Formats: sequence, C-alpha cells, structure tokens
Amino acid sequence: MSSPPAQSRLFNRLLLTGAAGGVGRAIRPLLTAHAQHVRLSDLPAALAAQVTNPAPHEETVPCDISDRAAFDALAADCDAIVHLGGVSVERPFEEILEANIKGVFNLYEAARHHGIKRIVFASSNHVTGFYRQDEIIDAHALRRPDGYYGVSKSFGEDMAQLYFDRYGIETASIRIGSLFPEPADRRMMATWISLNDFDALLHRCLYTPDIGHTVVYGMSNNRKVWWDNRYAARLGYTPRDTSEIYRDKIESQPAPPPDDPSVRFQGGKFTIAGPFDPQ
Ligand code: NAI
Ligand code: 15L
Repeated sequence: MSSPPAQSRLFNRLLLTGAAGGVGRAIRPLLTAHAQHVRLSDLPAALAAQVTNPAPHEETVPCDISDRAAFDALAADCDAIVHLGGVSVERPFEEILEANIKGVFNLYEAARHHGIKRIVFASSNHVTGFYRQDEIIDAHALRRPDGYYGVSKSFGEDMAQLYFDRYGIETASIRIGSLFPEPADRRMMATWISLNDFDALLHRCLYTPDIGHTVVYGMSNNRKVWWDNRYAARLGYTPRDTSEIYRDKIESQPAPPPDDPSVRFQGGKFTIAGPFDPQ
C-alpha cells in the first residue's frame, strides 16, 4: 500500500503500547508514516525479546501499564498514543483487572496529565460478542460483551467517552475483528481485517479532525458481514482487501454443527471461555 504523504505526519512523537504483540510487531514498520518519532513499549521481557534493532526514528521504553507512575513517565513528550497493550484474550478477572482495567485508567490519566489529545484504543469485537451471526449491528448498538475481556474493552470505550466529555481528549476506539495474516476459520471470513486495511484505518483514526469519541469496527471489505461500519466510513475509511480470496481454503475445513458457538455468536468461542474458578 502507498504511504500517506510525509506532510501528513503531524505528530512529533507517537507512543505505541503492546509493541511486542502480534499486531504491534506487524504495524511497527508502517508507523514511520504516522509520526516523526515512535516510542515502542511493552512489558520488559516481551520488549527485549520481540522489539530489537530500533530504527533511528524509534525508541524502546519498557513499562507495565498497570503501574500508574510508570505509565505516566512513559507518556511524557508524546503527542498521540496507539494503545494495543493488555491481555488480548479471555482470562481470569484478576489478570484483566491489572492490564486492561487499571491499564486503561492509567492511559487516560497519563494523557490528561501530559496534554495528549489523540488516542487510538484497540477495542475488540468481543464488546458485542453475544450478538448472533445472523444479526447486523452498528457501533451504537447495545453492548453485549462475551466475557471479562469484552467487559474490559467496554470499560475502555467508556473511559474514552468520559475523558472526551470532561477533558476534550479525542479517541477512536477500533473494535478490531480478527487482525491476522489471513482468516483462520469460517467466523473470521466476516471478522478479518488485513494489515494494510488496519494501517489505513489507523491513519484515519489518528488524523481525522474533530472525532470526539468515535467507535468503529476494524474489518476489511468482506462479503458477508455482521457490522454496519458507517462510522468508519465517516472517517473516510475505505477497506481495500477482502477475506473472499481465502474462501475455498476456509470452506475446505470441516463445517462445525450449526449450534456451535463458533458459527452461532459473533464472538465465537469467546462466549464459552471460563468460568475460571480459584484453584
Ligand atoms: P497480543 O497479546 O499479541 O499483544 C498484546 C501485548 O500487550 C503483548 O505484547 C503483551 O506483552 C502486552 N501486555 C500485556 N499486559 C501488559 C502490561 N501489563 N503492561 C504492558 N504490556 C502488556 O495481542 P494482539 O493480537 O497484538 O492485539 C493487540 C491489541 O489489539 C490488544 O489490545 C487486543 O485486545 C486488541 N485486539 C486484537 C485483535 C486481533 O485480532 N489481533 C482483535 C481485537 C482486539
Ligand atoms: C480479539 O479480541 C483477540 O485479541 C484476538 O486474539 C482474536 O481472538 C480476535 O479477537 C477475534 O475475535 O478473532
């Protein structure tokens, strides 16, 4: 995909949390088009293992985002934050509480303290995972989280709205569908987003003026979808890729029974993860 023109790199320093994760590592080479300097952060061990050979425009700063003082120091001198860091699957509540609930509180407090006015929050389709796959919803539909993980992303969206209404900090919450090199199963034929489409959406989320708090779905131009992505279209997002090119490969997989959660609910198997009883 062609890079946005250099003059669109309005931010001096962009902070990327979760830089050592799957999405963080994939998007890292593309961030040069979005800011002059990029600060890459993750937990110390993950950062050391996964984020090596920083380019001249990159710096690495380890941080546990559940530590308020550490997150505050991390955000100093940044103009915008792409927040990918946190627990990315359904897990016991105590883990979600630290990384995703406290982590998002610390994110917004750091943004307020340092005068950072634009955040892109990696929300998730699991905020609305309990809708059925034969229902079409938009980003303003009642939330139906499919687990503690979905609840934590829902909390993140509420923090984004609060910090816009109270402090004018603008956020795009991207309810990412499935951001992987290719769809892995039938469900992902609807939820998949390519890296190039995600990059294009990220650019719109960072640079479209006056977005307040806008919630969008992160999906490619897939043929059969469950999400009316009108609010992403309003940001100027036009997905170019489609899961359709993988259809034959996916449909060669054995079909699950129709009552299987993976083909019944939008959140798929997240709807049956847990409970997590204390050992
Ligand atoms: P990932 O699990 O590969 O990466 C998350 C990163 O956050 C990891 O590198 C991890 O070390 C870091 N992290 C966890 N706890 C932390 C803490 N306390 N302090 C600092 N860093 C911490 O997940 P992935 O796939 O890269 O996803 C990135 C973000 O996008 C996540 O927030 C996830 O919830 C969200 N998302 C991803 C989707 C996907 O399809 N990949 C779909 C929907 C949402
Ligand atoms: C997510 O929120 C997860 O972070 C990711 O690992 C996938 O499971 C994705 O949703 C999905 O729904 O496919």
